[in-house]
Amino acid sequence: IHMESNNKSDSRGALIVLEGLDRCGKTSQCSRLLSYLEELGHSVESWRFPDRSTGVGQMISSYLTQKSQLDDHAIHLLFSANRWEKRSLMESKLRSNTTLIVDRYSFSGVAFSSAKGLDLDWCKAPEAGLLAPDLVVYLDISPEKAAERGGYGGERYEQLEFQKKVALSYQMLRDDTWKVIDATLPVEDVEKQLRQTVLECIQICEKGKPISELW
Ligand code: DGP
Ligand code: NA
Ligand code: NA
Repeated sequence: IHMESNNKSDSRGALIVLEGLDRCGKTSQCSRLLSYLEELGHSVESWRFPDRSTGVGQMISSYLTQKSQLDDHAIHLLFSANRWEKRSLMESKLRSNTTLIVDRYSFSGVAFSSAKGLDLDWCKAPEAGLLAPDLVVYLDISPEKAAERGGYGGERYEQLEFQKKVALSYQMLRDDTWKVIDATLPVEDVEKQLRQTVLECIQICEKGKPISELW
């Protein structure tokens, strides 16, 4: 019997995205997850957006560190372009069975720009056609708690009043497919929940779940 969905060549890596406010613990959870999956023998890479290493990324970095000023729409499109310039590499990694753990993606793009008052649909438009994540994990923390953690690095968006608006934007974007984890739990508990949901997602992708696009 020919079973298309069990065909080994359909197997692919999973696109896993972590989202949340600044200081929610995303970055350290991404690196813990990477080590865990590597130890299990998975082919896996850790990515982040913005990717500050490209030309576009350097413009973004200079904006975030307040070295340059840009119109809100212009910086929005640069963040989006920074994801577009990685799209084909992302797709080839997934097709060659590499799982990608991505620290921020299009949801950050929409949440941060709409928090400035830009129209939600306008914010979503340039993200259309990027690869859709197989799993979005939201590390949930209140803006007040996140601010208490300290270590706001002084970048442009790292201010309590703005983070409150970002939190509201994320609430609007969130749907039932997102896995929401309480980011105020001990690190090990967050990690445990994350591992379980990610392993389930990887299994589904290994069975040949088709790649799809936003939105
Ligand atoms: P990070 O490197 O994860 O700390 O991100 C840098 C800052 O940029 C952080 O405050 C979140 C914000 N950010 C990330 N992606 C986007 C995006 O696509 N659009 C906007 N406007 N902000 C973003
Ligand atoms: Na940050
Ligand atoms: Na970004």
